[in-house]
Amino acid sequence: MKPLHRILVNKDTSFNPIWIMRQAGRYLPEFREIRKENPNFINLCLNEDLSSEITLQPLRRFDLDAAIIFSDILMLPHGLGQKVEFEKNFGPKLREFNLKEITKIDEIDFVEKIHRVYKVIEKVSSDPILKNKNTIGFVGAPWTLLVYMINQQSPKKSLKKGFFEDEFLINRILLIIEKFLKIHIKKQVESGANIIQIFDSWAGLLEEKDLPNYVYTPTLNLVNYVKSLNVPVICFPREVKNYKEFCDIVKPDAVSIDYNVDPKMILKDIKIPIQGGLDPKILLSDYENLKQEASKYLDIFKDHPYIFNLGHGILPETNPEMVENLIKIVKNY
Ligand code: 1CP
Repeated sequence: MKPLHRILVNKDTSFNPIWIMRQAGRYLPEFREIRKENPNFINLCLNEDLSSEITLQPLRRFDLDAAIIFSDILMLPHGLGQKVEFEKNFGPKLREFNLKEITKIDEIDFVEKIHRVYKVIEKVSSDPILKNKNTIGFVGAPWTLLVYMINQQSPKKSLKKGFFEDEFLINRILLIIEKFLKIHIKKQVESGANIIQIFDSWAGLLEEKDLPNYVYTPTLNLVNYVKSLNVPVICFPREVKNYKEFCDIVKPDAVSIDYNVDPKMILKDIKIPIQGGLDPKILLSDYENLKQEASKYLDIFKDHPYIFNLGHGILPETNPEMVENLIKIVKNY
């Protein structure tokens, strides 16, 4: 059985597999080299040779237990015909949302636009380097995608004024997103993804009263869909106000926790396998501190099915040597 499946399916507590959110990316010089020559990020994601290579880059360097496909959650709006661009030092920029145009898109149009993502998964998952490792496919949660599609950029500072004004429209868009996310998930699984992670990076923007409509219900629908394909599903509802309630309602196979979550508290509250938690900034400190902080998570979760990971994506300024150190600490624990 593949390492993450031992945790997610068998609830094994005898070891801790490790992978790292954003492990394929900007902290690796070999990624930056490819990126420099490919200024259009979406085109890079749709280049099957380069994207497969980028997906495997961290596995060539480190003893990681899984590969995550090099792609982006914003391939969904791209597939729906909403233009997405990535601007240096700014992040994603999306064209204005147009309901009339989007309702014209069908499954065939959508798959045609992004089918190369599935080719990357086919290529990567059949590579011998992944023989005893997992291949993680992923999507953005409906709420987080809605945020980008309406806000047209990162909501880092705040949501657009009047974001919630037209509730009817918002709920219609959520249903469209859900429909195409299911297609995107199905195609990833058919191409070789054997785990799906759902990133809800902006779950923390919502007040508790809005969680059922925007987070719990649409995510539950997706989680049930992934389970129907017989593939384990991990949810990362970053900074959600109530992780316990999220897990009780949505019931993913594992929950990934952010670095503000108190691991001891969550251990008391949550029975399903847990992933992640370590603050990515710890990788910017020194070896001793890293060892102490990583061991804290390993100690707390020693009798609980636990996948080692960070509490959010690895920072671009991270020294790859510290990643090497972290993996050794986890493997030798
Ligand atoms: O290991 C990997 O890098 C896997 C591929 C991957 C994944 C899983 C990328 C490549 N992006 C993602 C997920 C993703 N994309 C999320 C969810 C996880 C998270 O919260 O970080 C989000 C919110 C995005 C949207 C996105 N794409 C952002 C965030 C902007 C914001 O609002 O803060 C950014 C900067 C991107 C671009 C991007 N995606 C991936 C990479 C390596 C990059 C950087 C591209 C570059 O500038 O070179």
